[in-house]
Amino acid sequence: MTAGSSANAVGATHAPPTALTIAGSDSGGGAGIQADLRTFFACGVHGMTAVTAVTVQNSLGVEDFAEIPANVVTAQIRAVTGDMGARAAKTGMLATAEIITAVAKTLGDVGIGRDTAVPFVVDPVAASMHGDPLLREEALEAIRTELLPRATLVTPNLDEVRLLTGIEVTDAASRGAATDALLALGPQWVLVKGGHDTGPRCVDLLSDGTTHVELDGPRHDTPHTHGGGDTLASAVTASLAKGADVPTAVREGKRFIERCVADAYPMGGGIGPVSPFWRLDTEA
Ligand code: PXL
Repeated sequence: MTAGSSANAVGATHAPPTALTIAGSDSGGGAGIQADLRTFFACGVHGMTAVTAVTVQNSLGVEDFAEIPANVVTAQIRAVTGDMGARAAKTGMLATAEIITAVAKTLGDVGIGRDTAVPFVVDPVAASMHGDPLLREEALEAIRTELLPRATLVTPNLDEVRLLTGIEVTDAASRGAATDALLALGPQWVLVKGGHDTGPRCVDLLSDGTTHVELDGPRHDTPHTHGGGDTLASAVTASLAKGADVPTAVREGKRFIERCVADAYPMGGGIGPVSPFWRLDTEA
C-alpha cells in the first residue's frame, strides 16, 4: 500500500514546521540533542537531528565522549534536508574541527545559513557546566573561520565570548567590543548572553551592528541550569522555523528559557536540568 492510500487514513493533513539540530547526545537527557528535541516539541516544531557525538554523562559531569565520523554527520543533514526540508537549523556540540568543516560545507550545499531562506543558529558549545571539554582544542578556529560566516545568529555565553575573541567581558564597554569582534567574524546577529554574569538581573545583548537590543530578565536562584544554553538556542531556532525575525525569536526564546530555569529540577547528585515541562498540561 502506498502512503495515504488507505480508506481509513488518519492524522493531520498539515505538518508542523521542521527544525534541524546538529549536536551531541547527553546520556543524562538534560542537554544536547535531548534538550533540543524536547524544546522543539514544546515549541510546536518537528525536530530532526544530525548527531555529532555521543557523550557519557550524568548530573555529575561528562566522563567521556566518542565523535561520529564527519561523513555520517553530513549524511544525516543531507538525508533530512533533502526529503523533509528544514525551516531553521542550529548547532550545539560539534566536537572536532573535521566535523565543523564538513558541517559548514554541507550547510552551504543544502542552502542553510545567513543570506539564505533558512536561518541558522550557532550555539558555540565548548564545555559543559562542569567545565568538561566538549570541543577539541584546535576546533575553535574552525568555528571562527568556517561556521560563524554562515551563521544567522551566534549565541555565546561569557566563557565562549572569551574563547572566541580573547575579550573578558566585565562592563558595557568590553561587552560592546566583544560584540564587534564577534560580528567581524561574519555572523549576521550576535547574542552575548549574561547568564554566567553575576547580579540580580540576567541581561543579554543582541546586535547586528546597527540594531542593538538589550534583553533584561530576572536571574533565578537555582544550581540546576544544565542544558540552559541548548534550550535557549533551540527555542530561538523553533521561533525562526515558525517564521519570526531574529529579534522576535530571541525575545520569545528568552521568555521560554526564563520559565524553564524557574522550573528547573534536581536530578542525580549534581546539576539538574532546566525544564520545559511548564509548557505541558501534565502533573509532571
Ligand atoms: O549544554 C552544553 C552541552 C551541549 N551538548 C552536549 C552536552 C552539553 C553539556 O553538558 O553534554 C552533548
